[in-house]
Amino acid sequence: MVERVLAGDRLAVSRLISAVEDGAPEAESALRALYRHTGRAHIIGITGPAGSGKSTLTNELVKEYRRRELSVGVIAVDPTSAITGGAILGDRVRMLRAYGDPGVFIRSMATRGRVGGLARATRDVIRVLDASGKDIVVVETVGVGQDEVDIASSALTTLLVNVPGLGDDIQAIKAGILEIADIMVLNKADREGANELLAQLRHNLSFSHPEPGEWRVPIQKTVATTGEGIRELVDTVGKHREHLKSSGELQARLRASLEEELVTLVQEAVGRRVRGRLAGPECNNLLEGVLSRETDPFSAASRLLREVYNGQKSH
Ligand SMILES: Nc1nc2c(ncn2[C@@H]2O[C@H](COP(=O)(O)OP(=O)(O)OP(=O)(O)O)[C@@H](O)[C@H]2O)c(=O)[nH]1
Ligand SMILES: [Mg+2]
Repeated sequence: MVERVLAGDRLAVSRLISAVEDGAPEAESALRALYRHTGRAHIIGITGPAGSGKSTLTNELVKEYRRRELSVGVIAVDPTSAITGGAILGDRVRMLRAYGDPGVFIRSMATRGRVGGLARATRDVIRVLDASGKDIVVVETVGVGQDEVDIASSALTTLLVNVPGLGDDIQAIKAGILEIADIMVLNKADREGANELLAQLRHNLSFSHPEPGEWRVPIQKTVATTGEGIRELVDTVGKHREHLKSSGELQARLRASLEEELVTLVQEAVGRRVRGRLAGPECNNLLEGVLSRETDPFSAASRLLREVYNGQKSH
């Protein structure tokens, strides 16, 4: 499986992604083996309100990257039903497949029943596509919540899509979400209100004062339905990547997200062991002791941790 994924075999890639999504045990061993072949792709996150044109933009980005002879993987994270955005993307998937282009791989992931682990599953799917040799991986997420922020932490360049005609309150330019944007995209620039939105975005961005040498978030106007502004957008993504590399920010970001990942993995591993131990008979006395106020939860936790840790060392 690993050999075939590394060779870019579509069926193997597709099967491994399914295994990752299902949290299957063989997925982890494959991911371990693939890891040293990752880190080559540029990861682009596209986020913004529903219907802002993210899928249409993604489609245009894919076309432009293909023109530049780069291969592309697309992950569409669809939190809603398969009927809305998913179906629209589905059409585009068929369109690109009909084109018979082996340099493009598109996959949609549903969030149903996996809210907590979505960012993790997305990160692992990105790794599979990266290892399979894709030069660019585009991750489309709908909405402006914590999930999007978490998923965006896997992206190296995050595009935040804004469109004219949405009220201030649902505009993605609000509050915290602004901070995850590396590039502001003003899509549907053909629509009424585009100039007002441009002025508003400029105003909002004027509050951040990047130091000399820091990245200044640019605003790129696009009309995804006609492809207008896409070439410039791809150029801007390239500039951002260069900036990340030359400023050292790339290493800093990768390191920070690795630290987060390790904390999570260790938490999960310790949690599993502690739960396993609590389920066994050895812990009856410990639990009873806390319930009867003989001891307290803090001391019990320290003891559990020690027991679990010693157990691990003796194995
Ligand atoms: N006028 C105009 N319409 C656009 C533009 N870009 C996209 N659209 C239209 O907007 C609608 C939504 O486009 P999608 O690409 O599906 O938007 P999305 O953000 O992926 O939608 P969800 O995934 O459902 O959140 C479609 O009817 C597009 O044709 C644009 O630049 N101008
Ligand atoms: Mg979409």
